[in-house]
Amino acid sequence: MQLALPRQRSLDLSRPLVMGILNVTPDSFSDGGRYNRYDAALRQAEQMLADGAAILDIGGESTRPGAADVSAQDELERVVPVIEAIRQRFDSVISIDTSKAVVMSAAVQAGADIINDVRALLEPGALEAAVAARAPVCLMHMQGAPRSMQQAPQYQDVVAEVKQFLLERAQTCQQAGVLKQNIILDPGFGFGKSLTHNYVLLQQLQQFADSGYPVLAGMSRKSMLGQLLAIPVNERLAASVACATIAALKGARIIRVHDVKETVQAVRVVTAMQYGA
Ligand code: PT1
Repeated sequence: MQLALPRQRSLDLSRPLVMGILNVTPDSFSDGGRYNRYDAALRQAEQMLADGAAILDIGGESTRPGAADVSAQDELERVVPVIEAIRQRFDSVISIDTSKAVVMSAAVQAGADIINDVRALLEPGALEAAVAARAPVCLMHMQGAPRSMQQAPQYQDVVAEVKQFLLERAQTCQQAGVLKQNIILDPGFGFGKSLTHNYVLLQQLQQFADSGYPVLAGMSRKSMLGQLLAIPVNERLAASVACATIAALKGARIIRVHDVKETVQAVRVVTAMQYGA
């Protein structure tokens, strides 16, 4: 399993890798203005790379439950300078967490390698932009939209429905010109799912891995931990690492997390058990 990145690079996914989350949204750093945000993002990028992150996922739109939409211009102003600066300073794989075609194009132009879209390239022009960028894409499942997705999530069979959606989107992307080897699937933990839906998806994650596409899993600090354990977001490290460990055991190849150092240690233990120390 190997992603073909733009600019003649590749990324080996034969073993699980850790993706560090780099939010460049106003709420992620108690806002000290634009330069502060940029400076904090660069420091955080450097730390996550030192801690063993293989990919940095840069996002300028919050998609957590209840979040409002952002304009393309705001998103561009947040992410493009950060991508350029990281590309200039570090030799790392960069992913852009966006659903907007213009942001995808500008981000890849600025040095991003992977397009991570929680709306699975369904927004206008997104599929065309991803094809033109010749970048790998992560297709995620979401029921509803961030603002209201947690109000009443409903499925007959959550695993079958999420899998069917992702495989159909993968087919559509391949027909449009995305390389099969460049498609990553993500069940979308917390995106229009009840607590039970999330844990059923985690239990059955191997089914997604068995599709032959690499799987990305993002559970770090999410409500599926907070609700289960009745703990605030700043106390979810151990539970997040447990989720990452389970995901790696069930075949996920990219684990998207805030706490890179601890997750890299856990994933290395899984890898040593599976492939030898
Ligand atoms: C994800 C993901 C993402 N999650 C991918 N991209 C977020 N590919 C942003 C909660 O329940 O899982 N996969 N980009 C963050 N979104 C959420 C959703 C954050 C739910 C928090 C929750 O607390």
